[in-house]
Amino acid sequence: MSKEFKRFLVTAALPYANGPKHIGHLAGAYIPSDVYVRYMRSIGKDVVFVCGSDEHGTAIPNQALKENTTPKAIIDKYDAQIKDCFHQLGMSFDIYHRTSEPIHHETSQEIFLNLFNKGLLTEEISEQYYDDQANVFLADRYIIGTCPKCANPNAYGDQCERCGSTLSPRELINPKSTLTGNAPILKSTKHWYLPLQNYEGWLTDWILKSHKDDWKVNVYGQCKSWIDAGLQPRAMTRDLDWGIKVPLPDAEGKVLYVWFDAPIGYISATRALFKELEENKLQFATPQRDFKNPKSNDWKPYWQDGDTKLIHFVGKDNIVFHCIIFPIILKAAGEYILPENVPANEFMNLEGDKMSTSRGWSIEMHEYLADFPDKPDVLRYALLTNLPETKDSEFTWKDFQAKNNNELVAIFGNFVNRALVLTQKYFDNKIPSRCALSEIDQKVINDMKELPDKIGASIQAYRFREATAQVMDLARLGNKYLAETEPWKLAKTDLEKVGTILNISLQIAANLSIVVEPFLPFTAQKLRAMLNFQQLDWSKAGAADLLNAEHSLGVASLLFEKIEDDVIEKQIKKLLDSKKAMELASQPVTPSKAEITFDDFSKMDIRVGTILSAERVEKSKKLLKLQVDTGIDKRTVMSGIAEHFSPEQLVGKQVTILVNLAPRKIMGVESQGMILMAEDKDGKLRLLQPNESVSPGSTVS
Ligand code: B3M
Ligand code: ZN
Repeated sequence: MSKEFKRFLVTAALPYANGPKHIGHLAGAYIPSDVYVRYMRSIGKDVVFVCGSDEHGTAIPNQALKENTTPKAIIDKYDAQIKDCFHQLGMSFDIYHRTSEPIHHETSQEIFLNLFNKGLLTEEISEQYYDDQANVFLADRYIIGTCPKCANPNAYGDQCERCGSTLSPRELINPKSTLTGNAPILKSTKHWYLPLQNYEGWLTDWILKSHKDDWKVNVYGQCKSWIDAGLQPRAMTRDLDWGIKVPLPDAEGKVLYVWFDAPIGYISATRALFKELEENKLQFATPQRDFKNPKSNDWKPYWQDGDTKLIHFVGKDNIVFHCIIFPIILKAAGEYILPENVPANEFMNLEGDKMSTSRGWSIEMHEYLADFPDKPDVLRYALLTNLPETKDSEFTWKDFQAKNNNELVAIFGNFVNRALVLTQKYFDNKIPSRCALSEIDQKVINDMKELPDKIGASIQAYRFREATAQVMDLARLGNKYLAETEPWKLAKTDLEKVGTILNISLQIAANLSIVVEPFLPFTAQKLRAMLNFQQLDWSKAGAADLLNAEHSLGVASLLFEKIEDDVIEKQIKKLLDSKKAMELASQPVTPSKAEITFDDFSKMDIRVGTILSAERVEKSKKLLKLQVDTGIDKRTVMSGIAEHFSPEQLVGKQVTILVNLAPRKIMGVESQGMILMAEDKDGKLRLLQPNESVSPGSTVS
């Protein structure tokens, strides 16, 4: 028996504002949550949908170091970027908040103090690694050393990426701080812990007994293995100068653990939503519904009334935080409801490899949108049909193209377009009336009637792939109906029959505009404009009389357009290039050579010369024979650059040349000097040229 809830609070994981987010994130938490919420709204439910940027944790100052800027500049930059992408992709949050907002700091400190005052946190002093030179305690990720299990010399303090073992910093052999390269020292520090083990019995009842059947297998399984392994006290504070201050007198330099404050961000976002609604200054783009005289206290029932269904949409790496740690915090704080479900997805891989921004193997949201600004729905569709709902899935550009060309264009778009164009042609763009129905007409009407409920049931069971396929089934139904009845052939003989077929087809199109809205909201809007049909009420879907005879249609245009091979090839190349660039950037530079004196240096006579001619050398792949005007003379230089430059590319170029190198014979030719080159990490050579042209013979010093 499932309970009827009065209202719904839906959360989507708060993305770290430490960098761009990729389409794997969209597939994990965002697109599914948006489909769910749009559907719930369209069946008239009271839903609040919150998200926002997660702006604390070591990831933020870490990125600031990399970009040579401040943590504040980092969060401002990526919060704005992520928010904008979500907006362009149709994410229909009621609010997109930020954990750097004062209201979030207050809410988190309140909840921390609530637990502290009730004696539910334990204080422990422990020894932690400290970087004496940088004057900071080191987060696990900032310590590298040799893995005790597999001897990988670059294991992190929390994990060895070679053998996959979970580690603690103290297990590393020869630990080093990544900040200074020094060996860290141990220093004592006090922290406040949440004794998770005290909640084991309660968690067992709540998850293992009550949610065995309604939580997804992957989610339930992860929770079970955590609980079975035995829970440990977990520190809720950190030594860091970026984050929310621990609100206690003896906590100088300490902030709340990011996984303590981030999920509380859902509560602060809800508070901020109603506060801003009351004050009439909601910042985030779209007011999604009419909240009818909202008051700032209205956030409370969404978090504190047992008639609210709380649902967290997250990716699989966030499961334990949303199913175990945050619920314990809520339970300990009292007064709060617990999540009814956490329909987490697994990961989406990309072209055969794990998606990763830092390895350059990803499709970032902002890059997709820059390349395909008018195709947010195509991405939504390609992701929805391929969601990692029960196991990891894979995105490929070829599949993206196929989904667009063979399904969106060939089925959905084609059906709608044929129905509209024929109505324009034969019925002056007005819905024709229906006459006697044949068996095939009746069947199509019956089949259509069943689909909206099926789609709704799949959505409510968090089976979004299945739901998407069912929406496409409706388009397929229409397409097949037109193919079988062939109204274009009947026009000359039986216009009445044509009218009946088009009437039914347009009813299907109107139904499509309702049921596709949660999935492809931009397409739905466009389709509604073309049908001149604004109603968006799921309870009417399935009916064969959404559009009355004589109703005038809007202007028809194509819903989707074909994506050509060269567009896809370009994307694949871009992916390979960015991976290569990241690999190069992460390779170490050549170590520096032994010191020399100034005299050593000044023995070299380096000049700028101009290449007069260049030719290949027979039987050599590498050599070019160059004539160079050195200003002093014109001479021959044999240079091993034939694989990097064609002779034509070089003639007329200025180069730097070492002119007093002792001549030597190469392939029977005397080479008098050496052209200087910059060699990149991948061995690619580039000329060293003055930034403006100078006269040959100019000295270099
Ligand atoms: N920022 C981690 C992530 O984006 C984290 C989620 C917080 S949800 C409260 O995967
Ligand atoms: Zn290892």
